[in-house]
Amino acid sequence: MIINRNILTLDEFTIQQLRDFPQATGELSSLLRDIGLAAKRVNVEVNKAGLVDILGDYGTTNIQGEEVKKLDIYANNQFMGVLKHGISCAGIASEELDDIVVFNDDVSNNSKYICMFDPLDGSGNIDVNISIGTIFSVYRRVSELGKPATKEDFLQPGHQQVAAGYIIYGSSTMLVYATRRGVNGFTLDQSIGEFSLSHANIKCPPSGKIYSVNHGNFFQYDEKVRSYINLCQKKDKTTGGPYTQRYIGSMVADVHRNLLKGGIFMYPATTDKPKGKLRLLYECNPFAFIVEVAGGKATNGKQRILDVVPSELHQRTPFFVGSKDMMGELESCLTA
Ligand code: P6P
Repeated sequence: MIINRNILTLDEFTIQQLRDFPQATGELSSLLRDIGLAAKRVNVEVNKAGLVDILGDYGTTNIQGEEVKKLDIYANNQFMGVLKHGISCAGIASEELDDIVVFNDDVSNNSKYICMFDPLDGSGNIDVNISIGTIFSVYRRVSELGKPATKEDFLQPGHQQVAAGYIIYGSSTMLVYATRRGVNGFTLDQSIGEFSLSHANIKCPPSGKIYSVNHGNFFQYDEKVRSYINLCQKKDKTTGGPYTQRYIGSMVADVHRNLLKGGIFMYPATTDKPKGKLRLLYECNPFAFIVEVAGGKATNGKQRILDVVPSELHQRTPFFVGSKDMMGELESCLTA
């Protein structure tokens, strides 16, 4: 049997990373493998969503007041289940759950990580077959090992993240995750049912030609944000403008494309949503961590997102993330 040793699976990759750090306990590798397992299960349902009665609304609304799709709940339960029954996670927070869930058993209480996730971001696109995704964020606990996790474990600033990543259920299914050592992408190889390394050491191009924003909110944005959007549309030798506007309405898809090709994604504050729409803990912080490790930048328009000290689990924030040079152009407009 010929073994293609050139393409590492997610499990092989995380174990190899472990070999490079003999003092590591393997808990983070185990947690990432658990997330990969849940992602494969969610992928099966997402891929057949049109064929089974898993489409459509669940008839409830989540804490955000958004109608909950059946796949949202299924995805939430898959990620919560693997982490609860794993050996690496003391508790979770989820967009779909009002409060944290502390697993509070002997193994979990001795686990050193907690995990937060948006189980199915962009779920409004489920019924029309547009790419959707899962976003996750991992922190080392600050509470005492051996005891249940506490709310403080979940209200840490984003620069404390140990790992962050996302799964994009699109034309192919990819799992991308970052640690401080780098960002790596794994494409699901259906022939072996494994995520296999396809995008090693992802770097965000320092500049790009894509800007992503909901133009429908244009007149609700601050005038300085509007001035940057106008700059994106102008023919300008210094910026290389005009840029191309690409906005899918699914953050995972928009940020993934901009991460690989270069670009900027913006969800600014609006008059309707003065604190922004996107959630700090399980949407913005993970992407900010990933993009920064890849060489890009992420702010709330005033400060580095990863430096924001959270006060609430589901707090929202304005969000700007992308290529370093484009973020510099934005910041020049915001401080003009
Ligand atoms: P709007 C999806 O609901 C989401 O949370 C992100 O995935 C996406 O970027 C954003 O909201 C789209 O929001 O207001 O432009 O439709």
